[in-house]
Amino acid sequence: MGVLNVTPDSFSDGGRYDSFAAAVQHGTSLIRDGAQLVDVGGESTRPGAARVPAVTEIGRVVPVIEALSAQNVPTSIDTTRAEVAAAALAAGAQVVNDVSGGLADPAMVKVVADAGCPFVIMHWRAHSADMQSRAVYSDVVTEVRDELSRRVDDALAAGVRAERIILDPGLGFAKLPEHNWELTRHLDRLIELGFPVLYASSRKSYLGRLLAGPDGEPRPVDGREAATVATSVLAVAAGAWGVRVHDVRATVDAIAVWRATGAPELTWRPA
Ligand code: PMM
Repeated sequence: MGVLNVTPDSFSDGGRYDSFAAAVQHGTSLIRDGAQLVDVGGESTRPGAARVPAVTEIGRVVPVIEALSAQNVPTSIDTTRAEVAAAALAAGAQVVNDVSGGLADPAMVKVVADAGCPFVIMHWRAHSADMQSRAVYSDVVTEVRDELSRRVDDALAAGVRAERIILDPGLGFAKLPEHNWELTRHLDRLIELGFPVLYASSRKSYLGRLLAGPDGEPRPVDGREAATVATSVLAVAAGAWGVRVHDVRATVDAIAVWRATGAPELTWRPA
């Protein structure tokens, strides 16, 4: 999954693809680089980010999804709003990627059930403005697993089919660096739930913290690529179904190396 943020303020690529032409061009280049799905988002979820109105979000993502769909580029819509998901699906998006797993908007699961599309359920506790105050766990792996299971139950109750569900631990969302590493170490415990697992570490701040210089300053976003590739390949080798990254080519190359050692091919199949 290649990341396409059509926002002025996302943490790593905000402002780069917020014009229509730049966004469409970047979406097609992600596919050329080997992405199987382009994840289009119109609202930044970086810690502390303010919300934008739904109409703004729709105005950012719908024209881009329409243009990419016209070029047969498969897209997912990265949103927590049912209204935005519905507009994106009507414009040609094939997957709903909800970082709140249906928690932020109770109407989301119905939209997904009616569309019959794949649904990425990410672990989430609160909107960006106050999510880091919710990063309190006694056993992060068990709690994330249990909270995700409740989101799965809600989706199933609304009519989402089990084979359409994908789980995501939500790295960096109400998580401290140690929580992200603990979830990475125990990815098998999420995979055990029986759903495909998406791992999305790309350029996140816990990688910057890991790579901090002698002055203790986190490594800036543009220096986190090798760590992104390493975590993504380790996740795939541990059984993740997919990875969500900004620099698709580097990760695809690394997965090709891993596959050359005898590992199976990874293919995203639209349901
Ligand atoms: N992270 C971001 C946005 N969308 N979706 C899923 N499924 N998982 C994530 O971890 C996730 C996401 C924030 O990162 P970005 O600003 O680089 O898009």
